[in-house]
Amino acid sequence: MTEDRDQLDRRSFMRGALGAAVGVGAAALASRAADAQEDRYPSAPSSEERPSARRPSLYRLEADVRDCEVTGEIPSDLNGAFYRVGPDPQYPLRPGNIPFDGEGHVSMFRIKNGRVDYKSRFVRTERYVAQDKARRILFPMYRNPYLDDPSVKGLSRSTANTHIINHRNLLLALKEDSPPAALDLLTLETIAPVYTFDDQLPSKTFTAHPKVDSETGNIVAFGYEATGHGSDDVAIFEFTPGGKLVWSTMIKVPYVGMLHDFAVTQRHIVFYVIPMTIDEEQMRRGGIHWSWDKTKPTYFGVLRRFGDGKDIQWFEGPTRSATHVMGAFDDGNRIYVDVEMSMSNPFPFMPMKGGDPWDPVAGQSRITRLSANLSGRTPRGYQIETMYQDYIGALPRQDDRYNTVPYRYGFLGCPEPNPQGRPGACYVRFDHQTRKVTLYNAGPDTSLAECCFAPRGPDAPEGSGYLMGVATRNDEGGRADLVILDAEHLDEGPVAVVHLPMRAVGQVHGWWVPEEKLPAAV
Ligand code: V55
Ligand code: FE
Repeated sequence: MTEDRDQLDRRSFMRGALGAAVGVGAAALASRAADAQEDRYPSAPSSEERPSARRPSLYRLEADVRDCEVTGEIPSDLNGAFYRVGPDPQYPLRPGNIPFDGEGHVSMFRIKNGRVDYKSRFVRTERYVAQDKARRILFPMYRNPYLDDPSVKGLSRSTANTHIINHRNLLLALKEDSPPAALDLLTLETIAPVYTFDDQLPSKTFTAHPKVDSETGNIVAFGYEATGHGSDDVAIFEFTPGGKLVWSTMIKVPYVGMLHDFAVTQRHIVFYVIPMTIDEEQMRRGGIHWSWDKTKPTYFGVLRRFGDGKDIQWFEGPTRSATHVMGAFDDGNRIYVDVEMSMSNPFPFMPMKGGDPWDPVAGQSRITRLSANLSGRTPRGYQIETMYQDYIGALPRQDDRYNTVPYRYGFLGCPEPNPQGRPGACYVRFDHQTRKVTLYNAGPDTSLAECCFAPRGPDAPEGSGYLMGVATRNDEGGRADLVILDAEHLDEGPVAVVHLPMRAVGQVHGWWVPEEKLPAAV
């Protein structure tokens, strides 16, 4: 063991970051899927032959832990709830299916007056309830309706497994192929498995990445394949904090691809169309919804907010992938959108059209600034700038109070080996103004889920508050800790670590809801 590594061990021990954890993003999901695959299918060395080696491939534990053990001190100005959601298959995934098809399992760290209670519940989607009743899979393949059991015709296909936000007194669990599911913010009970905003939702689908307007608090969202499976219609719409629909329009995309996220400024909406394209032929053969088509260009599309969508301009660019937006802004003539960009398919489990092998290097993503000139008379290309060449990671975040206005700070999880080539996954803060980078290294044998920022208070300056995320201790059977860092001093290590006694359910995205937005506890 090198001295470095020894030191890291000691430091993380002293910080109370005892033990180890999971990975960040797609790569982590993929390796877990691969592990699970090996355990599940008799073609691989079978688990029956080595029963002691068997690790459960499903999680499914709905948990309640009151007054979690804490090392360090929960800051007195950190009160609210940290919600997470991720796929947790009810039954083993069918061969050929992908980890994105597990049922949504929501967890919550309820933090108040120095105490932390943990709770997790499956979302009782229509799909979950039907499968639970039948005690078997009825929706066997990711976003492929052709294989559904005849008994589920007309039910929502939503797994509600991707992201989670608060709206009015509800927690909305999101999957981009369906309307949200609405949960109780405190009990996590499912209130409405298909929530259509009192019949105002102008789309059959709802993105997993709505934005909260920095001035009005409106929820700005969209739905793709908005008028039905495979349609090239994208609905864009906006609800007030009270739930009133105040704007909606419909546009068409150049081709139907995974439109996972978008960008919103005070004046514009931006879409980025990537060649993760709908593949009907593959679905008819029993496969998933998407394949990566390297022959297709990307399109950066900009339209005016509150308009009729007819002004949309599409800027064509090279084949690339970008699934998540860190932040966006415009300065009159130019619009800028910061994304996690890779040269090719970032998801190892998404099929490559034409049969190329998946390329792990081309699948790595970096924070990249896309921009386009809006004053040109004919749209030409858009510009691509890699902002932090040395940092590879997925699932970028910002201070979410800055969703629709210019922002300075971005956050990212970087899996091991971290940017300094050392052991240990990291959380990184980027200062876009100085391009200075600070980081927290979680140490060896730990993986980090996506991070989430919580402001010190409603009026705190941008980036002043806490960065938190779940650390999986791989050398403790995957036991989980919630790591809480001062977002302005990541390099000082956690101010508090919340210890769970077990593995936590997996996470794609998480969301912070401050105390003042939560209902008073009964
Ligand atoms: C993502 C996750 C999904 C999905 C599509 O990163 C895209 C993104 C967990 O499900 O269905
Ligand atoms: Fe996402």
